[in-house]
Amino acid sequence: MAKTTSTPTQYDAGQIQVLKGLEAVRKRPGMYIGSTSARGLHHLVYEVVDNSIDEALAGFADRIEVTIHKDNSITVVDNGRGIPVDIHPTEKMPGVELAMTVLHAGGKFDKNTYKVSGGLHGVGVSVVNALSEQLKVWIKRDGQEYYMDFARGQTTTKLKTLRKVAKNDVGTTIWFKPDPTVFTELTYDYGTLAARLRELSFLNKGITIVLRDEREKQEKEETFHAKGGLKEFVAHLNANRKPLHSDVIYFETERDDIGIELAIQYNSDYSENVHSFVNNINTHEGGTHLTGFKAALTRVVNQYAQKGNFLKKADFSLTGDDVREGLTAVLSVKVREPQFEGQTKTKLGNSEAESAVRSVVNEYLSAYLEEHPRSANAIVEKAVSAARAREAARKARDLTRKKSALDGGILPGKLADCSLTDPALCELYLVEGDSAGGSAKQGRQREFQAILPLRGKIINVEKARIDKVLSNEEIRTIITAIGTGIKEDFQLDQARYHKIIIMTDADVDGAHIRTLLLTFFFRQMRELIDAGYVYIAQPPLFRVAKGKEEYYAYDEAERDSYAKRLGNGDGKGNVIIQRYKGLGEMNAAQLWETTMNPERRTLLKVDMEDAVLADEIFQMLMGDDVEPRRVFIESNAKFVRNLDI
Ligand code: 0RA
Repeated sequence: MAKTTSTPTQYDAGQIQVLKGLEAVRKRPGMYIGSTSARGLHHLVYEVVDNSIDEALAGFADRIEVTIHKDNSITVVDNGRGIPVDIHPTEKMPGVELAMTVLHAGGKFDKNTYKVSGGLHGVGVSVVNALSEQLKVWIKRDGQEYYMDFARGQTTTKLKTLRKVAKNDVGTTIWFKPDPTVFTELTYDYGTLAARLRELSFLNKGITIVLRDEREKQEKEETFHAKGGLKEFVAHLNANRKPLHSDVIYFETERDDIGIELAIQYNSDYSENVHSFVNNINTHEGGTHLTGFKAALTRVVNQYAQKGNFLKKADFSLTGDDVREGLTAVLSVKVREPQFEGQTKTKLGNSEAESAVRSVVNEYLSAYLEEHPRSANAIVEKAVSAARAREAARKARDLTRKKSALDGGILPGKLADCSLTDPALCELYLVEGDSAGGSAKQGRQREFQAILPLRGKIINVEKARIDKVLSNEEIRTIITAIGTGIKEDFQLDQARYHKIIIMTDADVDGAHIRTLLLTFFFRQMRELIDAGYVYIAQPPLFRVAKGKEEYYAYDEAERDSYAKRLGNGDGKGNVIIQRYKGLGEMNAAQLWETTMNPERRTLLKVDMEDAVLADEIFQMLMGDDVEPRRVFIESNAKFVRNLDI
């Protein structure tokens, strides 16, 4: 990081450090933006937008416009104060140049602003600059418009004045084109950007965010604005569900210097749909703020149930899982110095957040329940019926056998386990059908590959309560084989495999089974996904052969190019093209070679970066409402093979 003093001789040293800093970014981009694939590409936009959000949170901007241009370059415009252009007293360059060329320079010219935003990596806009083939910035402030440009992080045009503008015409415009020598993916996905910008508008009420796409013949534009903040977020999440009470429970307050905003609405589903954020970052792994919220919710609902004699003479109380059945909630806190922990650095560690959220939720929620008896009754009755179902399931289990397979111990008979015992080396294939399961068992490397054939129907966890889910044979087998337990009992370090690979046919039934399994993991073993343990196998779609020569193709384009290579184009050879409808059509050796051999196979890692979107998709694909599902499937039919959730 560049750190210089004001003595002139050190100025050059500072310059060298600047170059070194950005060189480091270009050398190891993944360290700064997570990856150089599609995810990293989208992070560039978030990083720039975050700066504008900060300006809005400081009270100086209320409108942000993002445009995807035809060439997949991006413009972000805001109506804030404009990045400072005056010469920095110690760094000896205009503020804007400092911000664009020095790593983590943000705080250097604006120490007093309360910065809560800042992308997951909080790296600053200089990283975007370093990873852009070109970046241009226009600044309007003090009645002037200024301009600068850069290439791969280096200044190419020094700060210049373009024209006079009205004194009240202020703001920052940043245009950048991601560097094609850095990124493996260069095409922006409208839906991905729209989902995050919509989320940001919910999380920062009152800000207007526009997303425009100039790539299509018909320009696309959407405006995101949520006057009600998280209240609207929860209403949006529940749009296709059946709420148990009409109003969204909502409050926004501050305690111990922590901004706390919460919205809650119960619905008739059995699943729990809770999202938490810290400084606009989705805390997938939860943390202290979420712990505080859950503790308070459990306590307050129990208290109300006790007082209202809802539990009658029952010898049990409501557990956390009970009071969160059918709960949709979004918790957003703003913390000055967040400590992020966990596998993916998305778990809040600050202990003061736990007590602050707990006490605030205790107060607000108990007051709300007192004042809204009808809503309160609906909520408590839901939790009580969840508790009864859970108790009934437990008693039934205890009666039927002393030690249930779910408690660990006996491994299912259908599982062909591997011989190695180090989970980090072991893989579990969940295979659709007995015949493919048989081939997989024959073809596998038994040292580290375990096979579990799935035969019966997998229950739709979106439509069934936990007791029903756990009575499903296939689900029990999967839970036992994996070894972690589920929900509140989940223990990642008990995982018997670090790769759990879903292998289904490349047809509609296969896609259905895969979605059922992913829904199950998402709802019951979310941490398994967060840890990056869940994968989807990619069996080939075609075999292209001529005589002894044969190739496997994973899409149509690949098929055609192999066919051409084998001489299909000149009408000479007898090229055979076989389309695989199911895994069962491959013999053991072929299955190993194409789909299971770690040296040749491609696995899709299931990625939950956008848990909110994933929730929407699962709800849509698996929920009761037919119409949204029909619309989704029709508009996404061509992408379904790559449904990369
Ligand atoms: C620090 C100080 C000031 C503005 C900004 C940062 C700023 C940065 C960005 C990045 C994108 N849009 C932005 N808008 C503002 C203002 C200091 C002052 O005017 O006193």
